[in-house]
Amino acid sequence: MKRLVTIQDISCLGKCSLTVALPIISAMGIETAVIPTAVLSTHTMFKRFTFRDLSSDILEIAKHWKEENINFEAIYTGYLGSIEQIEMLKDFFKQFKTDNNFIFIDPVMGDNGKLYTGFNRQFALEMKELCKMADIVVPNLTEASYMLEREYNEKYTEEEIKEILIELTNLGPKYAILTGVSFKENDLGVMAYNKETNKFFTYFRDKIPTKYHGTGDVFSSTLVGAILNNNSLEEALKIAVDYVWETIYDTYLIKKEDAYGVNFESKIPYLIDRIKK
Ligand code: PXL
Repeated sequence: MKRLVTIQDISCLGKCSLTVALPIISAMGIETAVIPTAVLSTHTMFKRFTFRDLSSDILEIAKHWKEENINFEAIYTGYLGSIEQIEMLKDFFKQFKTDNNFIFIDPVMGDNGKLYTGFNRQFALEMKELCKMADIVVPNLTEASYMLEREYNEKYTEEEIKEILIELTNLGPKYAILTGVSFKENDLGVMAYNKETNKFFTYFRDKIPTKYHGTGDVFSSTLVGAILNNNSLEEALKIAVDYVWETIYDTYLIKKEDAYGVNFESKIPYLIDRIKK
């Protein structure tokens, strides 16, 4: 069985980060080791959330794993709580990157043109440094804009998206994937770039008129799981976009927007079915 490690926080309630990554990637048949970077009562869209920093455990856990000769087929990072944690992850990557695995970074920092509570410009620039070590980066347009110090615009052309993708791969990664991309009013999806083949790839579904928290984490978890299930990047992107669409639609039938995340659980059979094909 392949083994991945994912490094991000546990938001105890609100269906994002580890409470999404662990069930989804496990359901896809991948052993999912974790390093929790912090424990929060909820994600940061709620008010008065608690935050227990677990930074001091990160390199201790790495040290123990090294002693046990542990290897990972993929290293997947999501929400990180501080610049100090970014520095620790650089160290972690140096210790655990091999010729046979890949680093997958979702630089979770913001959405809709704004950084989430607790982040600033400096954090974004440090995250950009971390992305230089990645094989695959998966920002949304807000996160890419902050890292590349580009103005964020609600409207953009296909040429501008291509430019951003090329700039992201110029940092180091072979693949850059921008999420939340739309070129037509009723479409929403992703655009990806493979710098080795110099090819772009897009995949869209019809836009469901709502917004839920945590869908970026559902997307990244599914994408990395699908890649580890030997799908091409294009096929893995389709699986991830389709699964996110299914989870949003299932949730939309019951409730309008909210911070409690999507019903990814009820669509796990759909995901497993897709993986088997
Ligand atoms: O879904 C991304 C995410 C993860 N973890 C925490 C968050 C967020 C987004 O707001 O606050 C703690």
